[in-house]
Order: sequence, then structure tokens, then C-alpha cells
Amino acid sequence: MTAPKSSVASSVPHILVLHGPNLNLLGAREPEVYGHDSLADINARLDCLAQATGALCLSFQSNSEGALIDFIHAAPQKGIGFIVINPGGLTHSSVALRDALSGVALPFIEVHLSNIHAREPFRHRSMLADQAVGVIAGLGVRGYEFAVMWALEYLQKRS
Ligand code: CA2
Repeated sequence: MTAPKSSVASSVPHILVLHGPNLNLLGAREPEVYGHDSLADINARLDCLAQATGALCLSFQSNSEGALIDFIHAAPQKGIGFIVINPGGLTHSSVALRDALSGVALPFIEVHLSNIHAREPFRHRSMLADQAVGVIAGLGVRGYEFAVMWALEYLQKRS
């Protein structure tokens, strides 16, 4: 007997990759800081990585704090088991984003393309980092890949 579609989907590990404000500009501006890859390039690579292990990688970018928070709130109903997030500039200011992540209680890794600790002092503080499973900064696009690989291992061990 064929299993109902919903139970097939829920057995597949789901990772959510969230990109915060201005990251839609990747590849077009400031390549010396953020690299040459566009957001579409990054998402496609992460999607391939997840699919190679039979998982699903859902990506979402917004310039709006509220839209990111709404997406985080909906994550458990979408079957998401892990979040990889580059909160962009909201990293350094957003108590609301921190509260949303704590609210859904999903494990997450914080990723930054640049090494925020080697930049201006206001970028050294993260509102989310102490709640994260881990933080990756300064490894460019590879940082997202490492985070997704770690998330895949984490979800496989827990299934
Ligand atoms: O290094 C990172 O990934 C950051 O999260 C990027 C944020 C910055 O505010 C954080 O301190 C560190 C900025 C995202 C803006 O992205 C742009 C990409 C291309 C051109 C202009 C901005």
C-alpha cells in the first residue's frame, strides 16, 4: 500500500535557509566583502547538497523583519527540523528575531559571509549567537554549505 503523501513528506529532513535584509544584492554589489555569488547561486548549491542526501532545502530572503519572523513561526508546520540563518544587519539589533527563533525552539546555525569580528565594532555583537547551535563567520559561501551539511548530519542522527 502506498503511504499517504503527507507521511512521505514528513519523513524527509527539511532545512530552512533564511537570508536577511539586503542579501538579495549579493553578487551585484560589494563583491570584495561578500563574494561574487548571487543569492540564487547559493540557494541552488544548497538545494543540490540537500537533495544528494535525500533531504529538502527551502530558502527564503526578505528585507522585512516581520516577514522573516512570520516565516520562522510557520516553519514547524512546514516540517522544518533545522534553520540556517544569515540575519544580515538584523544580527546586531533584532530582539524580535531572537524571540521568534526561541519561540519555535528549532535548532539553528547563524552564518555570516564576512568575518563580523574583523569588521566594525557594532558588528561584533550578535543578538542570536548564544541561542545558536553554532556560528560560522568569514568563510564566504562555503559557510552556508558547512552549515547545511552539519544540519543534515544532525537531522539524520535524530531520525
Ligand atoms: O557577513 C555577513 O553575512 C553579514 O551578515 C552581512 C550583512 C551585515 O550587516 C552583517 O554585519 C554581516 C549585510 C548584508 C548586506 O549584503 C549586501 C550584499 C551585497 C551588497 C551590499 C550588501
